[in-house]
Amino acid sequence: MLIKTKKNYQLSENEVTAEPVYHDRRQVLKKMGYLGAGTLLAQSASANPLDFFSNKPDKVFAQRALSFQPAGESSQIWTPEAKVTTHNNFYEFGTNKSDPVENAQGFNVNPWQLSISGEVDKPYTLGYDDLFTRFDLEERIYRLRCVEAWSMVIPWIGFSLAEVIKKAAPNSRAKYVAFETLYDPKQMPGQASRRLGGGVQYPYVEGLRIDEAMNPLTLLSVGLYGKTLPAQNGAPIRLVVPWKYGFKSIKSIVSIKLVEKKPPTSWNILAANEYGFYANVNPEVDHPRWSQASERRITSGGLFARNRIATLPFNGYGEDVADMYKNMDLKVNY
Ligand SMILES: Nc1nc2c(c(=O)[nH]1)N[C@H]1C(S)=C(S)[C@@H](COP(=O)(O)O)O[C@H]1N2
Ligand SMILES: [Mo]
Repeated sequence: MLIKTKKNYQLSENEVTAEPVYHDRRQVLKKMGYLGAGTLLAQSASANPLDFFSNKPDKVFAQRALSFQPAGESSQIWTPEAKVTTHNNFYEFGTNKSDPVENAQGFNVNPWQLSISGEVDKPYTLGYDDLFTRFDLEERIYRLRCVEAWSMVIPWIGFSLAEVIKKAAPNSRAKYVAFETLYDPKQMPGQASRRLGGGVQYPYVEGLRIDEAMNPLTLLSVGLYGKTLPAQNGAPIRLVVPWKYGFKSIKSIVSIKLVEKKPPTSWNILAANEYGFYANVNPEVDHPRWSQASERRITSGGLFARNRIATLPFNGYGEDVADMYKNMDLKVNY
């Protein structure tokens, strides 16, 4: 999708150089390392199966899919791919930052099933290929702020969660959205060992209020840096909620369920006094054990790079999201 109206959450010119635009769906999917059955069929069939689910088959559906040079002068220099994919929180594969990349390499994500169910008129299920072909893909460069006070700038590929939810036709009882990660202790060693899994109850679960879920910023990501998601980043599909602490951005999702009551969330179950349901990035509400006023931005710099920056309310996305919380005490609803 070619983004014409420039929004806050879309990158500004000085945030990126050289932006080749891809007009060919198959080209982009190939660049992402995705080559599903549909792509292969497309060589021989006259109709392009990848266009099958799209209303506008020839529209540009991803931009800036190839070149990822940071601008140099910008305060928003992208975190190098090598750091995005080796410094991870994915407790299903261990609690050390380097555990996921080491332990998730054999993670098998195809076939996959993601169900959209609950308080909806039209529940449906997406298979692996559907994740890449049913919705128009676009690139979004977002800041990711972990509750542990480090942050990255990551070029995601994906689509708005709102599109996925609308397709299921939610009913009037749909007040919240509950998400669930795959439960497969054979593949996820952290689910088989309390020590390795950090004491989290599995499957990992997360939740959003319906208005948060429908906000256009809320992304379902299937790729980063122009490729399909590495296992350690939540393949084949994960949530990205850029104005909330990273733990809300649940990985390797198998279930999206529209529900009436506020759903339980993993980190809140583990330590309710430290991790709330809302988890909006907020420099004025400290974690009980550390300050949230600043963060360490992970860049290409070495160990001594000056990369301590001030944390912004709603991670800098307030213009797009603050209204949703205008009647709430954010110190109580942390
Ligand atoms: N299923 C699952 N999702 C998860 C986590 C996890 O341990 N399990 N960790 C969360 C946390 S704390 C963060 S900061 C982000 C990290 O995403 P990244 O590794 O892609 O940077 O994933 C979130 N999603
Ligand atoms: Mo995190």
